Amino acid sequence: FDNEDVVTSSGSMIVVSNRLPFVLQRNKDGKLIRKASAGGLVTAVAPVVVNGNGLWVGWPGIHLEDPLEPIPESDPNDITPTAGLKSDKVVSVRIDPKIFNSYYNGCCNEIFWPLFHSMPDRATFKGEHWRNYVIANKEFARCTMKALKSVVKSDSTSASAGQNIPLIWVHDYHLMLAANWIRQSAEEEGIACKLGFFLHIPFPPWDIFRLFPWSDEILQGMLGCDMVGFHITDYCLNFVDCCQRNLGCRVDRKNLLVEHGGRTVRVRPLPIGIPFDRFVELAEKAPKVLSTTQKIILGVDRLDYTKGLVHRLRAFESLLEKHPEHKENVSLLQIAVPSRTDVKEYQDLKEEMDQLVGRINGRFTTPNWSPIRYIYGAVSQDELAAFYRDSAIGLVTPLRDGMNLVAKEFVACQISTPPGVLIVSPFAGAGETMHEALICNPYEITSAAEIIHRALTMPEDERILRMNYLRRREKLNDVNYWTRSFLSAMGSLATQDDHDDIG
Ligand code: ADQ
Repeated sequence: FDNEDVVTSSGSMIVVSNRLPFVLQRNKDGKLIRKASAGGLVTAVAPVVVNGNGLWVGWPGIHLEDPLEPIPESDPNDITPTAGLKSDKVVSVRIDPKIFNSYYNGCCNEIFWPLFHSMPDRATFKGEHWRNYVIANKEFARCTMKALKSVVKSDSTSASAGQNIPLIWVHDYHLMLAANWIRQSAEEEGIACKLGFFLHIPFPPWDIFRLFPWSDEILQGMLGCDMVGFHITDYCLNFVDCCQRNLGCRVDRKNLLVEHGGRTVRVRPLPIGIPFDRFVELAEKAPKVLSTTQKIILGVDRLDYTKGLVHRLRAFESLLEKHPEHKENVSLLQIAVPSRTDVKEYQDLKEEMDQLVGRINGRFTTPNWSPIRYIYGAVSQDELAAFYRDSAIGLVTPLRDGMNLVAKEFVACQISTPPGVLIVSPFAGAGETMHEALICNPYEITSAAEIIHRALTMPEDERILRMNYLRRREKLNDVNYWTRSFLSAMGSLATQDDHDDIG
């Protein structure tokens, strides 16, 4: 299955996300150009938008001074799924740069990111950032209404007019208030629409969530939807719990329902997947890039304090102390892609990592071997697939993570026999769903070292058995399946019969 053939059974789909599925940049002549995004989510969702004549609402990645400057069409050589998204199918949200900075870096990255990852001490609750978050969400809601009206107008001229109810899909913690305003405006204008939301990060327990001074508003914003999706059931239950305890809503925990404002909102676990077949293909084609006889333990992460990188390096150091037989036979390859580099927490983490890598390498390096190879930068998809394929261990040990796609990409690329071993943290959504991985609590440094040792010495037949199960599950539950699950949860997935009718 891919989503080339998927259409919604009702009206067109409007996706609303902080970022558009491509970024705009200026070339050296000052001309705007599109830079395609190759992420799995975009690959799975864009065809559904394009096929159904839908729209995408988001910020274009650049502050445009002239509000009338047109969005360029895609490059003719662009073969990514967003190439089919014509510029009149894109609503580019423009927000004053100062307000945007406070909304995005201040509220989203400095408050919601740590809070929702249950790290409240890292959050700074500034009223100014919250006020700008409100302003930005109102602007996204206004732009979505514009998109909704244009979809309704074009649908009303199509053959199946009358049965078309547009489906609006709002993404992530940047836009937790927008849905309710979209619902209210649509009701005022007499436009029917379905609203769904998906949160890509964890939803925290009530005791953490209620630390946020404006937590009621967040819940009310999300409850503007017909369906709210999270990666795993735990996050759904946390959300339901918060609705009951903050707002006094009547809830049904078993069926994951919340009553609010005379409506019943459905809450659903929808664990995201990856474009599995694409990663297999990349792994089959990618040339060998690791020229080494040593076993490689691989870490791939954005450089983010939630990913547990410091704990991971300490666990690796403990492995070399406790099991010196691995010296000169094993290396840790850590790839850390720079992220949010203008936020102080992230600058501090970079410094701490540089020092720790230096200290551990200084302590153990021999003339023929360095224990840690540390790449601070993004790597290409081909290179990444080769790393995943040729590593003996995938080490995915976040302190907290909504899902974690790296764990899934690693198993997809493990095409050699015998395969390697996946180690995953129980505090990632992936730890809840990838049952055959070795589970490792990143906070317990010495036992984490023992788990790495166990993986390094695991018999071949056990590795094969575990990896086969892991790969089978991820192939079935890939990102296209996730998109269809969302449509199905919204009651908007066309059956094959509907599809044939639509032609
Ligand atoms: P992220 O926090 O960004 O996503 P993750 O799910 O691991 O985390 O996805 C990272 C992506 O970036 C992967 O596809 C990976 O291949 C890529 N990547 C990482 N480091 C890279 C590097 N150095 N070079 C090139 N590519 C690199 C958020 C949530 C997650 C959730 C996803 C999707 O925090 O929990 O799984 O959204 O819902």
